[in-house]
Amino acid sequence: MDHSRTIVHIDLDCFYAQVEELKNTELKTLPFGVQQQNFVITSNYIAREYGIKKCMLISEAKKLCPNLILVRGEDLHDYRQISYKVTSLLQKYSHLVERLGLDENFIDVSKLVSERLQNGAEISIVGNIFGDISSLCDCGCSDRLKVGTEIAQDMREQIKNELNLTCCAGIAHNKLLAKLIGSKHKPDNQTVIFPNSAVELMLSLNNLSKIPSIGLALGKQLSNMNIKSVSDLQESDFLKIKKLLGPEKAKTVYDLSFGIDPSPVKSSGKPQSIGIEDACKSISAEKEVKEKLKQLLNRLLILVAEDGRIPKTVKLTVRKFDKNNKVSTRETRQCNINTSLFDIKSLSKLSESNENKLMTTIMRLFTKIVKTDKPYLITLLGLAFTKFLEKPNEKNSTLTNFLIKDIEVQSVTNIENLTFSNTTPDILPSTSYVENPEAEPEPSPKKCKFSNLIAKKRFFKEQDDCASPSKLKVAELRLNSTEKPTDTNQNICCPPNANKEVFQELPKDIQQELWEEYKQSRDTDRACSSNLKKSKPNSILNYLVKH
Ligand code: TTP
Ligand code: MG
Repeated sequence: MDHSRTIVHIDLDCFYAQVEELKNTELKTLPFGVQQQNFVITSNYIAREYGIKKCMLISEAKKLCPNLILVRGEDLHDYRQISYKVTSLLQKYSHLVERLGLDENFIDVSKLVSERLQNGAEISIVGNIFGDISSLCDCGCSDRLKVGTEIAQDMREQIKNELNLTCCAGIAHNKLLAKLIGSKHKPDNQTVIFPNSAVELMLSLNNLSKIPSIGLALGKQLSNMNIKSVSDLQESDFLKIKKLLGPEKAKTVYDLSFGIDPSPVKSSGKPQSIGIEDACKSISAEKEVKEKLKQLLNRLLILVAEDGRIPKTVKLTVRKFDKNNKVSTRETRQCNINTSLFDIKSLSKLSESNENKLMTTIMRLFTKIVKTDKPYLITLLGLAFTKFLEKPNEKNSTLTNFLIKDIEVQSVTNIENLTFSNTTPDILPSTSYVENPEAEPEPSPKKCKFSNLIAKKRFFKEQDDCASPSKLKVAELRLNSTEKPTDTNQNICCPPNANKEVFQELPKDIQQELWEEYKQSRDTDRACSSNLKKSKPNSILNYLVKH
């Protein structure tokens, strides 16, 4: 059995409640809960003493604790921001940090453990221990996990000192055990489990649904086979499970029941979208909507600056209240934006004209969602950026920067065509979207083959940014073009109105096409200076004009 890894699982205590306490310290000594719709989604530990549980109806919670204070928790902005601060703090201990929801992180600290062991420092166990430790495994995992407890303690202390938050930690040789064991002693505590106690821990779970990877559907499938508890699963006929779930899934599920989990800690990287929402008292005038959205945009830009990537797509969320039917619906629309609106040196601030441009785009999205010539009632507005470009490295090739910028300029023409939307009645859980029939993304305008090619290269670069090793890298693009064109080489020259430096970095076939294009336009119009104006609107020559 492989016990080589050391994994720490960190789960923040009553997370949303702690964030609210940071904003209003008076809450610290009072029983209070965070409310979303009619539910208390979490509460501080004082409230929990009254029997208040997560996802309890407000009415029920109030019966248990009439003095319960409720704080609205629909705006996730602060929770998200603090959540990322925790993750970045943990990333100092290992590059392998995997986020799970907003308040949990797995950290594979194996490397740090072996470094600390090599230093030969004395080892001690910090915190609680699960199970019997009289006969521990002798593969070395015991020492590694002990060091893991020291690291977990360091992490928790740092989170407390720097962010003023308490959390629980679980330490184990795999993710499953680390997550399960961390919740054994709550709040503000930590627990370690050694491999010899894995089965004991699994058997202590009173329900299969306590195993994180076993969701409702799988639980039902197993229950239909009369497998209801962990011991049922351990003792079940593997061949039968295999028949039901297929060999791979069956093995995974079967292994989990014994506490075996080889799944790696996957580095989470940056969020896929950055957004904020604000529930507002009913807004019914366009001017107010614009004002609110402007405020949201300014707050959002601060988050974008912290993130460091350049937004490519903006998404607007609107919750409308239908007075007649007494239902709220949420609808979203998004479209591409021009990345050159942003100043990469100062992402948090747009110039006045660029802010106006972006606001015009956002308001255009708004009028697609809301028919402004009829009365309306808006109860929530949200803005998000959903696609990003990595900030170009200052030392990156000029070609890459140049092309990225210019292709984005072209994509401005796509704004109208690239809107997507989702509508969801607000009473539904936010995951169950009702497709808006009008929401089909319309095809983007056909691009000329040069821009297609370059867009493809850029696309691959983005994929590369997302750590996809199989894709064409920008480095390859540059490698391909190391053979510089010469006048004698196939008689290709850099057109006089193009940027020579950039031209030289292009692949030869594109250079040739460019040159041909230039020659053609030169032949039809002898005046060299007017070549550019006469070239086709989508011509790559447009991209290569010296600025
Ligand atoms: P949890 O970690 O489940 O709960 P918690 O951190 O509040 O409490 P604990 O001390 O037991 O870890 O969830 C993290 C946050 O996610 C929680 O603070 C509020 C939010 N949340 C929801 O939005 N919906 C839900 O259904 C639950 C359970 C939590
Ligand atoms: Mg938590």
